[in-house]
Amino acid sequence: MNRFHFIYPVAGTVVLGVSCVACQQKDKAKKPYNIVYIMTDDHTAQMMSCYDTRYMETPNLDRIAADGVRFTNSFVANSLSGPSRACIITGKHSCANKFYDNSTCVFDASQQTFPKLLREAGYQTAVVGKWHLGSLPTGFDYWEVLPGQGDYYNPLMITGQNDTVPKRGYVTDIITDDALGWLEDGRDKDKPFFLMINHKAIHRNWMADTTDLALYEDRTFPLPETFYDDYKGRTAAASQEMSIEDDMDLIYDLKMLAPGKESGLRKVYENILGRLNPDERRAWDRFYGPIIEEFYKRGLKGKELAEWKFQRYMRDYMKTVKSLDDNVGRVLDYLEEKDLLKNTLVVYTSDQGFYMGEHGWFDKRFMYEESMRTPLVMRLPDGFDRRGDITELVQNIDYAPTFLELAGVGIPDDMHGVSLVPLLEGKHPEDWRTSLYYHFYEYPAEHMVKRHYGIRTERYKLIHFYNDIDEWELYDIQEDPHELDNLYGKDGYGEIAADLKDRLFSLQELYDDPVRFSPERDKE
Ligand code: SGN
Ligand code: CA
Repeated sequence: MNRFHFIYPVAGTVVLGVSCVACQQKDKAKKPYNIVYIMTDDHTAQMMSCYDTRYMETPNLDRIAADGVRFTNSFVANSLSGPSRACIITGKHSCANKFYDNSTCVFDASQQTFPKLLREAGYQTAVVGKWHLGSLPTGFDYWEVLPGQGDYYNPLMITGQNDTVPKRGYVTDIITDDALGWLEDGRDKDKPFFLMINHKAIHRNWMADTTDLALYEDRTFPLPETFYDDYKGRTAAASQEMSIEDDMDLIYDLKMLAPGKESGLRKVYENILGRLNPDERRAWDRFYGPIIEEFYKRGLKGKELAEWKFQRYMRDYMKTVKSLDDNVGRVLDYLEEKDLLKNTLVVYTSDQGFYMGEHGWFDKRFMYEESMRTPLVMRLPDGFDRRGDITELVQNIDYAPTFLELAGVGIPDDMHGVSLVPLLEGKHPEDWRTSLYYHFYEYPAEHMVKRHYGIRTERYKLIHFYNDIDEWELYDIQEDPHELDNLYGKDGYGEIAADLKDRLFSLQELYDDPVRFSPERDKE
């Protein structure tokens, strides 16, 4: 049997498909489409009302989905900021773009990226906000980026002239102002544009705008079903350091700073608090002061403390999302006011998903659903009538070919991703991919999630944790959506595991991943 029978499509097919679709689109549009790509950091679909109504309202993000499409099976290739961003701009898995992890890699900025290709094709290109690739942006007419993770308050930004300049205010507002400033005054209005708005929010330690501090305080959230997971049968899940109960810092993450109280990240928190101006600091202390007093008075322990931490985490996270949602609204309003919406694709996504207490965790990294998934909604330009849900398996390596096709630019053969344009046109290609490849490398490192790779199909997930461990996990996502029951090695699952291994190995060969398993040695 052909090893690649399940993989859609081989690169050549994509390129052939592209040109004719691009021609059709050119006929529909007066000039090539603009693209506004908005990406947050660590914003998970559970905290977006168009995906999940349990927690918070995100009316502006929902506007994007309501006027377009919501991808219900959207995933990343490596659930960590820098690697995810490298996959996005190259359209390639980490093994090909060589940006494996945040801690040891610097992105080779001389390699092919889609912004460079768009720019060569006559697009005006810009990026503002979080970049996080070690090297500076290339392929952009305009850029202004945060150094590293950046700060929530009064952040520094590196400009295209390579100056580091101090900004005043709250980072989500600043990034939006900067993006709108470029749209209004910075670009050549005779050319189509690609604008990447990369927010720092909703990254740890979830510092809200002072104007949003009072929100959600009257709400108590139900604990996720898996909050007290015992990790039985899952060695790698048991050894992480991302537990709300054990690893979430009371002072840095939950802001419980008080005289005489120590924590591992107290100094880091004091430093970032030092960035607030006197008015911001007063508002901060006025809000957190009574909560801190009450917290230390209660002397919570054990489960009570874990659940208190969860509630505070949820509230701080939501407040940070609120500002993001408001600012996305500003961008949509601007595009509408300037009559740009009809010719512009607006994309909203995140660099990965996140745990909101599922399995007892915060953070990401694992190939499990909450962090391998990422929200993806798109508002479509005129001529694209597709609305509602797109259920096909898509991955962040697909954005590059999608934008290139939309711009009428050929998709290079060496990109791993597949253009989503046929899906946006309402097609359901029969030979669409039926599996996704994933590889996470950052270990040993913060949060101590072991290295692993795996395959996800519509129904199953097979994961191999390797390096200082050699453990396989198999889940039937349909029957066990929380991935609690590791079926690997269990009676009745031998054939399924063997088939998935065969398919996983084929993907490792297809993407030429040098870190792969040996099918002979690892026979089920
Ligand atoms: C920081 C955070 C981690 C987080 C990484 C990666 N620690 O190091 O909790 O996992 O970023 O996040 S902190 O003490 O600095 O907040 S990523 O989204 O940028 O990949
Ligand atoms: Ca992130």
